[in-house]
Order: sequence, then structure tokens, then C-alpha cells
Amino acid sequence: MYNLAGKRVYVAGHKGMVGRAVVKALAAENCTILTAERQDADLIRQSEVEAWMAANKPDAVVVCAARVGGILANDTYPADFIYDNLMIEANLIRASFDCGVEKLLFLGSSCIYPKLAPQPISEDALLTGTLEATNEWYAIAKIAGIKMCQAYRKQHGVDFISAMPTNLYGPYDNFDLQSSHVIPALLRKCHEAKLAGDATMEVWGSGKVMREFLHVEDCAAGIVFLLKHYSDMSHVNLGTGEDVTIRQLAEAITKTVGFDGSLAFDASKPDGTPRKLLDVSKINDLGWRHKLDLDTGLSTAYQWFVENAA
Ligand code: GFB
Repeated sequence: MYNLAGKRVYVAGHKGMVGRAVVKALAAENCTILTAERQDADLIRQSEVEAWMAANKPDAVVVCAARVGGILANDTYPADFIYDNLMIEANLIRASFDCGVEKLLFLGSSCIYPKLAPQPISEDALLTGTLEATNEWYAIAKIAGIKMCQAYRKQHGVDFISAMPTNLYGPYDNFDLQSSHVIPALLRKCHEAKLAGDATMEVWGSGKVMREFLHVEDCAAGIVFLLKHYSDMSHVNLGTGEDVTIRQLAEAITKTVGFDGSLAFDASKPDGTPRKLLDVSKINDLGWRHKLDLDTGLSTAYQWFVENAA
């Protein structure tokens, strides 16, 4: 058990969707939350990270900072995805070690697993097969982050852990249609199709592939849970253990938004991995499970979009 009370906890990436939710979740923990603006510490620059960490001396660090995006962004900008993520995590993990950080949680992604991993995917499927081509650059960087935590743990005995969330969505998501993930993209497209009175809404790919979705507030609760209750070498999956086809997701979104047109699948766009359902028995056995089901999560995400981003 790691007691967060009275600790200085640095949330790296506090402007992102996950970082914001983690800051909100930590507010109930009686700790001091530290954040750094880009002008204070550009996380890609090692000397800036080292200087900021040495000056601010966090007790615990949550590595939410990352370059993230949906299937098209990953496929289009492989150099940015591998470089930025490797630099951010290497700088933060190394500087945390140098500054004597007591607890570090590194956040990865379910895309670290082989494209054709047995489903549901347990933690030990890591590095057992070939990665999905559209996001292997991001996946390689995230695997390196897990391995860095394990290496520092093994060589120096530090309490650095990793969590691998499934596909996330929620408030402060990215609604840009070229770079976003599927849920924000379809919420926006559906909303705009409804307002325009369109007969169809465009959905990328075949609609047959399956995805698991976790609301970012559940993800943040899981991160805080692991910070407090988990200390071991293996990374931990963070998900719901339930998935849907992209067609089912799109249909649920048309109901949430109130759009009564039909779906038009664009087969020229990539499907990505056929399925990536996480085995969440490890975190469930530790005593944590998600709270928000997909329908509830979609309606709160849609409400947020309408009020803040539409
Ligand atoms: O969310 P998404 O971009 O990421 O796409 P991945 C999931 C599925 O939804 C794919 C389909 O099969 C897409 O083709 N899809 C349908 C759409 N319509 C749309 C749309 O309008 N926009 C988008 N974006 N997708 C990412 C990885 O993979 O997942 C990252 O590339 C990361 O590295 C992230 O791991 C969680 O699940 O395919």
C-alpha cells in the first residue's frame, strides 16, 4: 500500500484527456498535485525535464504525457509517434530515478500486444508476436516504457509500475476528424450529420473489427488504485473486459445523438487490428473494476462535446 496523503504527486501530461482526469481523481487523495507547463519543461528535452524534476522534487510521478492519436494519425506520422513517446518516457523515468521518486506509474496502451494475440489478451501476451502495422511505432515506444520501468525496478529496486489501458474516451477528447480516435470522431460526425439533415454518416473501415472502450474517469480511478495498491514487475491491463464491433459502436452513437440516418462504411480506410479485448482479471482480482458502461459513458461524452467542443 502506497499512501498518497501528504505526497507531492507530479502528473505529467495534465493538459491531455487522461492527465486531466488523473488530476481530478487525485484531488480526493489529500496529496499535493504538481503540473508543469510546456514552457517550464518541454518533456522531449532531457535537460529541461531534469531541471524541473530537481527543482520540484515529486514523491510520485504519473506518466500520462504522450503523443497519441487514432489509427490514421498513427499510420501517417510514425516518426513523430516513436520519437516523441520514446523521449518523453525516457526523460521522465530517468529523471524520476535520479530524483529519488518513490512511486512512478507509466501509462501505455493495449496496442502493445501482438495483432493476433489470443483473446482476451492477458499481460503475458506481451512480445509473443508481430504487432499491428498501423500503430507499431507507438507500440514499440510504449513497450520500451514498460521495459524501462522493469529495468529500473530490477537494477535499482525502485517502485516503478506500468498500466496498459484499453481504448479511452471522455471529456477533453480530441475531436479532430483526421487525428482522433473512433468515439470522438463518430460523436462529431453523427452530430454534424444530424444538424445537416444528412441521410448517412461515414464510418471508416468494415465496421466488423472489435474494440473495448474505457471511460477516462474509470481509467483515472484505476490509475490511482494501482498507485496505492500495486507494486510489481508486470504491467497491469486496465479495461472493462467487454467489447463491441465498430458497427455496434456506431449504432449506439446514432442512438445517443438521435440521428436516424444510416451508416456508410468507407472500405478505403484501415480497420487496424481485428480485436484487442483485454483480460482484466489481474486488476479485478486486486479489487478494482470499472463503473461506467458504454451507453452511459457515450451519453456523458456526447453531452461534454455539445457543451464544450461542438
Ligand atoms: O479509435 P481508432 O482510431 O484506433 O479506430 P485503433 C478504431 C476503429 O474504428 C478502426 C474505425 O477500425 C477504425 O477504422 N473507425 C470508424 C474510425 N470510423 C472512424 C473514424 O471516423 N475515426 C477513427 N479514428 N476510426 C489506435 C492506435 O488504434 O488505438 C493507437 O492507432 C492507440 O496506437 C489507440 O493504441 C488506443 O483502436 O485502431
